[in-house]
Amino acid sequence: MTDVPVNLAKECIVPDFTVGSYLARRLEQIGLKHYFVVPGDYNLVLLDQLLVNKNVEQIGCCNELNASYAAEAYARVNGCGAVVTTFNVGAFSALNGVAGAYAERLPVIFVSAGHNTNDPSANHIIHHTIGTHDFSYQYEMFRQVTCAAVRVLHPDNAPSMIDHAISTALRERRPAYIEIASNLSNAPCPEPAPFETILASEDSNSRALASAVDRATALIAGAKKPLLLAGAHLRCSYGAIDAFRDVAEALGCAVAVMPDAKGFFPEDHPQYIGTYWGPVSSPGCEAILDWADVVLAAGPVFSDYTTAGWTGLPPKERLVSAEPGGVRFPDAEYTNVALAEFLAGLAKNVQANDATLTQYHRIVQTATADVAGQDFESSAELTRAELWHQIEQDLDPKTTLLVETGDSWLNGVFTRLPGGARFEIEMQWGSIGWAVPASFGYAMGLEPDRRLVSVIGDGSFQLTAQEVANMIRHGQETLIFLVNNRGYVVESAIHDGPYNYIKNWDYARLIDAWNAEDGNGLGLTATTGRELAAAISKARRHKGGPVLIECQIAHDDCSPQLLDWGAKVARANARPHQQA
Ligand code: TPU
Repeated sequence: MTDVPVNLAKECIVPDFTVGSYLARRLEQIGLKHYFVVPGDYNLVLLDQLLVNKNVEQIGCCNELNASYAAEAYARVNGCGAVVTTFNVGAFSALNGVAGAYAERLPVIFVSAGHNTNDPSANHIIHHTIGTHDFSYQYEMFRQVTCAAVRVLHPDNAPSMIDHAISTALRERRPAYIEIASNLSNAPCPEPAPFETILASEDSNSRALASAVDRATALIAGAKKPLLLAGAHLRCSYGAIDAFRDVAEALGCAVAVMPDAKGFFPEDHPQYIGTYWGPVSSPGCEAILDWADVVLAAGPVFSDYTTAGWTGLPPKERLVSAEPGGVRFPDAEYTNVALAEFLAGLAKNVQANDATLTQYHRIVQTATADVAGQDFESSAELTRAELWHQIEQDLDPKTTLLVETGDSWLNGVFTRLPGGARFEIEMQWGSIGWAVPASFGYAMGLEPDRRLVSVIGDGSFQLTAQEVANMIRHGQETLIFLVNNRGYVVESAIHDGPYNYIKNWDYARLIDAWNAEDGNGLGLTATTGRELAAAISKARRHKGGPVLIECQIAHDDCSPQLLDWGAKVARANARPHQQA
């Protein structure tokens, strides 16, 4: 049948790849330069196999929760991220961060080692598990917080399963789960097919797209006062952020952003009017939105938080909601319409109408005097207003401002970003402890000419503080403003009680402990405006490691918006039970 010598034929079919190196190649192909790991005996061979690929770097984290937050934030800056843990004890810690990536619509490839394939038939009880003969509960749990979940229990299934998980995650902008049995990572595996073959597009149904664009165009043409609202799910459709801007410029109307979409429309743009957040909106923003007769919201997420306890919801009869999978009109809904394509179509069709922008300028007094921060030389006690004034002054077009859950959300949302600056917030999941490891992961994916400034409350910091050590290890030059207001102020605003007051730490001096013998982090403390200004200037000059500035302010010195928002969220939480 063939003249090929038996030896050569055999050589030709021996694959160069293993299950683990196949996965590594796919991670490289989806654009990862780093992935986050914690080792454990079930995944050590897998980690070795991943290391074979020198184009993606393995980054150790202090624990799996931190690794999952790091991967989530890496996905924010890089488009996707990945995290590798051991079975059960590692994976369960990562569950919070993976669920967060689901809520925040970020593609994170979560990889867990699994048991040895022979264990179920041997009826073994194995370590790191709950000690039963059920080997599938981890997979069942992660199925709830991922868009695709696969268990590689035979090497032949690895390519199709890995490809399915990865392509689904990229398409849906959500995490995927890949479990690889502990004895299969080094099993031979075919070479990955060209990467393009696994990428599914998010194209619209062309008739649905055309009809939705026509309907929206007609609705806007018939409106006297249209307004645009940017939402967080603009992130979910490649090209949607740019297409949204094109619609805005074609229409010339006022453009507001939701709090969780801050940064998706440039704040130095002449059409930008601020944040729409119901009664805690930027000045004039709520009034203009209420005045508008059509609100085109692109990728909005209306939750109790983003609507300030359901008090800031645009009325349905005036709302066109363009979402990642379709467009909802007051009287019709079109599915199978990709958000970016819809916006691009609309940008070509809409007629200019600047009524809402003109009216906004009439009602808002620009150039209001800033009440805070007049005095960088102040030796008076540091206040929240002074702190945020100085943070705002420190931002430049190359900065990303990342804010943790807490009053930092409220202050951050109302901080003016220079053009080019970015903003990161985790408002849907809102898990305290996110910001330290997220800053670590984000900085790992950051372009070298950009910088990261993170603002983190003392309460949140205490959950995951140790990941600062890895910022030091990798010489990241992140600037952390640690807001020490002695407790959980956001919780106090919603509902106060003794549980909102925590043990104080000497935050600045922690940096010395983490520096140990070779680190170059810098810890500083500011108790006055003058000390803060000096610390920021010192931080700007510091190289080769992060700077943490502990900013001490009074516990009850919170943003005015927090008081209002907190009261409204509390009221929403406390609605009495309705009998059916
Ligand atoms: O500025 P401030 O004091 O509001 O921020 P800090 O100090 O970071 O306090 C945050 C307090 C807080 C809690 C306790 N915010 N949300 N929570 C509830 C909560 C508990 N556990 C997790 C993992 N996430 C949460 N959001």
